Amino acid sequence: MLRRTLLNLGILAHVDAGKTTLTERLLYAAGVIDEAGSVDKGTTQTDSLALEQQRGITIRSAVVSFPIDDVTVNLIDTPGHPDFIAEVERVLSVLDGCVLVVSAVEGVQPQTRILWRALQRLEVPTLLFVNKIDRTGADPERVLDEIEQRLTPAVVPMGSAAGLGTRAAEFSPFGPADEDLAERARAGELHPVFFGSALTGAGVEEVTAGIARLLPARVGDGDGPLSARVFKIERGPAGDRIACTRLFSGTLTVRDRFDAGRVTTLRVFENGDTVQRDEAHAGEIARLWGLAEIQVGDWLGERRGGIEHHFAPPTFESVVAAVDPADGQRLRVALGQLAEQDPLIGVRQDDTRGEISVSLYGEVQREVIEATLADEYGLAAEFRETTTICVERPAGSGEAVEILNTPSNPFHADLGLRVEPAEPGSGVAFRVDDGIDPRDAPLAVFKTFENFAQHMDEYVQVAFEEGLHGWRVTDCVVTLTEIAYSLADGPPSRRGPMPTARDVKRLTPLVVMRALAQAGSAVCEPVFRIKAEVPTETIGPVLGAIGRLGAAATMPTPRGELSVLETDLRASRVQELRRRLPGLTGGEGVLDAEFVGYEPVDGEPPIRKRTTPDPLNLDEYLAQVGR
Ligand SMILES: Nc1nc2c(ncn2[C@@H]2O[C@H](COP(=O)(O)OP(=O)(O)OP(=O)(O)O)[C@@H](O)[C@H]2O)c(=O)[nH]1
Ligand SMILES: [Mg+2]
Repeated sequence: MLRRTLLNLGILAHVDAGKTTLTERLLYAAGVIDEAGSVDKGTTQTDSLALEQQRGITIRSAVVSFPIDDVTVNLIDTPGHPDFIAEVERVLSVLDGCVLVVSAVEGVQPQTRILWRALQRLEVPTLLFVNKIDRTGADPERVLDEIEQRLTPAVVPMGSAAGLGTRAAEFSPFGPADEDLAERARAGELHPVFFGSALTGAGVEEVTAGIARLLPARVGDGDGPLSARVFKIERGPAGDRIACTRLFSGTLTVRDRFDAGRVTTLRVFENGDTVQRDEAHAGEIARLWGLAEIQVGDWLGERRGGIEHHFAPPTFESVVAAVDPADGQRLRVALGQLAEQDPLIGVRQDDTRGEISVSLYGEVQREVIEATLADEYGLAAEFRETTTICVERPAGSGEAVEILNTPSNPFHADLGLRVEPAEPGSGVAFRVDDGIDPRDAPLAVFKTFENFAQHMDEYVQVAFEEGLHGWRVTDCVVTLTEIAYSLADGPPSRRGPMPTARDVKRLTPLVVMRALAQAGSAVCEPVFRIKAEVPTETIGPVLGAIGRLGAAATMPTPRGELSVLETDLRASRVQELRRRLPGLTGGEGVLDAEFVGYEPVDGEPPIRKRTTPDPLNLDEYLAQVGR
């Protein structure tokens, strides 16, 4: 069978840089559509949701496909607004290459840097498109400078722009790229930079050619073992789940069976559309029907790589209630479905108080959830009391061991775990102590020691969703220090029933939480780097307000009539400043907040009510999880 050359391409940028407009232009240039649609009129291919069209912003990532010569490009248009960063997160792992769009007027923006860092970490070969050269204020030379200063010096301008700031603005290529450059670009070592306008089409032909030649399109290997990843879940008109899946190797066939269900229909992206097929091959993106239990981020077949978090977590949560109390149950179901499509939206149920809370990246996401509940589910919901989501870090080291056949351990295994603090931002890492003999693990249940360790890792992560004060525990290393189990015919001291996976799963929270209790934990709140762009004559009052919030700002960089103040502020204070800024600046102030990390709270640590049984309260825990 003839295998096509494929390229899975991401379009990433700060909000409003022109990703969706560029996507339209690329589709138009490829002959897939007869006319380039407009974001402002709500007529683009990828902003297809009613909410996207009303607001003129992208909310969900969307896949479209088009040919460039013999290469099939599957393009994924992503949202740029930081509230929808979770959409970008899942897309990153399925890309072969990327076009990072930077506005020729606004230049490198906070989200541009955040995305760039993630692309570099994942080693995604990336071209840059400096867009909007037709707009007043376009300054491609300055922007190129910013790219070199703030992103990477490894850039190669592919031409020059003229007629700046007018509809006639044009891009003139320097000439065809030599093969050495092309090879280094495909390897992600060099980053070619194009200039143009997605609105007028300037530079689009050149960037199209660049996509095919300077990014690593490949013929997939359909023969290897299946490895595919679900990066997006859509809902069909009948509420059916459609899983957008990228195949890394092997072949996926209709009627294939997985834990999540059986594939009933398979469609593959091809030349501007999807076509129904019996098979999808490595390199392709398929839409799969029939996988009723599938979740975003799931792997089909072989798993490649673990759970990754490239961006800051949501930092707020809000209690959501149905305006009509009779809708409570429907609201629960609806929020559950929304969280399925976007697993980084956490939904927490507090059954005793009958409350549901949703974690949030920001105001715009809250509005979108509210509108989605109204439009798609006919539900009027209220968001109350937005609070900051904190985390807990171990205050020191702690260790706990549970021995078999003792009153505090009804589970059929010995388990020892040590908790130690680790670098901020490192998450929860699971290790195995050198002294552990792999044969002491219950391999009859887990098959291999590696599989056992992977499960332990998962059990620890789940247990640490709620720490001593109810917040997620992070930035620590958890080490397995002891494991043993009983055998039906083992030595007398160990005689007893074989453990099941369930035993180990239920024992882990007991041990790891006791280790944490010994270490103690510090509750930490999110901190943001604030950039406030304010009219120069209002610097005084704004600096004063920042001072009263307990922070100091750097001396502003005057940019003519506007000045930029920078400071680090805790989450609660950011909200405060956001509220006060319009009054202080006559409505002219603009605030950019970038999450930079967590810091211990001052004073009494806030407590979040647990939603799962507390392993430190043994009777309650055993009563709820069972023995
Ligand atoms: N003058 C000019 N305007 C542009 C150009 N490209 C996009 N725009 C405008 O910029 C605005 C944002 O464009 P989009 O294509 O929605 O930007 P985006 O990056 O997809 O935005 P999000 O997906 O919401 O992050 C719209 O009003 C576009 O018409 C351009 O090259 N020149
Ligand atoms: Mg868009």
